[in-house]
Amino acid sequence: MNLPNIAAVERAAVEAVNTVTITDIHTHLFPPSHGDLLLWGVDELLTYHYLIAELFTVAPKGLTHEAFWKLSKQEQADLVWEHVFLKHGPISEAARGVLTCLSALGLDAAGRKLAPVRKWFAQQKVDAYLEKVFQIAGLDYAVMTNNPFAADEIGSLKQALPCPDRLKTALRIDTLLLDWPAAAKMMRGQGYKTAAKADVRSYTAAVKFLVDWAKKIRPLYMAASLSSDFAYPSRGGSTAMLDKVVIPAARQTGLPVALMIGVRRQVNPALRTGGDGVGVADVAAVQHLCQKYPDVKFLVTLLSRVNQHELCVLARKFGTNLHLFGCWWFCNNPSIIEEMTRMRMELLGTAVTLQHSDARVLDQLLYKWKHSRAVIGKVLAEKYRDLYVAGWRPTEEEIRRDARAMLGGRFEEFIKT
Ligand code: HDL
Ligand code: ZN
Repeated sequence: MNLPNIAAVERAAVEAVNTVTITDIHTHLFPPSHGDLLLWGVDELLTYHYLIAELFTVAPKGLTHEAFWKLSKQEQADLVWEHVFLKHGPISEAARGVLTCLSALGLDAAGRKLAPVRKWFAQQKVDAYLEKVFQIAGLDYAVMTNNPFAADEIGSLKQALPCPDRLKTALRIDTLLLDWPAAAKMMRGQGYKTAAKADVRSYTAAVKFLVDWAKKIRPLYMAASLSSDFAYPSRGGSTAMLDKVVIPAARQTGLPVALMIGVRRQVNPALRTGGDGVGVADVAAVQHLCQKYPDVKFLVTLLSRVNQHELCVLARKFGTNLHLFGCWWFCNNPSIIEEMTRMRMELLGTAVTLQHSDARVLDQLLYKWKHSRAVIGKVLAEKYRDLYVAGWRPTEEEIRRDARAMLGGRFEEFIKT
């Protein structure tokens, strides 16, 4: 439908982003059949590692990490609620997110009482609740992180337990790239001839391990999170693993390789999962991989805000085998999402997947997507306003087409074999 004026174009852009069905291409969710691996409910929301880190920026001096970790989940959540929400304004993105989740569920965030909220969650049945969250968040499906090197996951993964269509798999291979001895031991334990010191036979066995797991869980891609000092090529083990195992497996399976680069691992171990930091990565590592392997598809997101412009320029050079995604982790804040989204639209048009949630707790889909839709809609309206001023007359259908493209459509095209 033609749009009569500039205000209608801007409204159409905001509406398109607010209502488009989104594909969430990276999360840490699990099927309900995987039991406690799937985190959900208000106490899991409040003890998200982002909020535990924030607790220790405002907690009373007497609270030690050791004492905190000895508390029950509910006691930990109570402390976060008291110090991050009640004694200080919950203005951080992660804190505001909890409130957005509660409101999206029709719960009384303003009441500031956890008891009635906990009572409501206790009445939810997880399968129906998962479907409810996906419907409110407006997602078709979310991609999980499935790690065949994780002892607590293998059991469920091997059993091919029920998994709703709302969840798709991704094969997580950090251990293979970063810790060959541990990976080799885990693969030996699953019947693969992988020696502690990698040799040709081990590489062949490791490729078969990835190909076999790909056949078993049908992942959309292989993925690894890499530190900010990741280099390619390098004399380190990750180069050998990429060249001799991951790339051959990608070629055999047709799977893209997702690289999430820029973590400074465990800068404060006392925070456990929340102890990681961020560092500026070497974008040239991505360039060298794209140059050397033009037939392999790379999905890439970098953790440092500093890297984003250089990465956008690189993606212009490798349109066939490099696709950027998400405002990852410490970039998943409105101020940085806005800056990255504007930069990406200006440099890449619609050839990008603007966001993923990285949700670890099911309910987080509600806030991560509501918050991102607001920012992305604002930027898209601005871009379409600029087009109108330049003389272009977009239709409502074209605007909806472009919103979908940047929130799942281009990803699905990119991964298609
Ligand atoms: O490596 C990753 O996939 C990261 O997303 C980490 O899981 C990180 O702890 C996280 O949850 N970020 O949002
Ligand atoms: Zn993640």
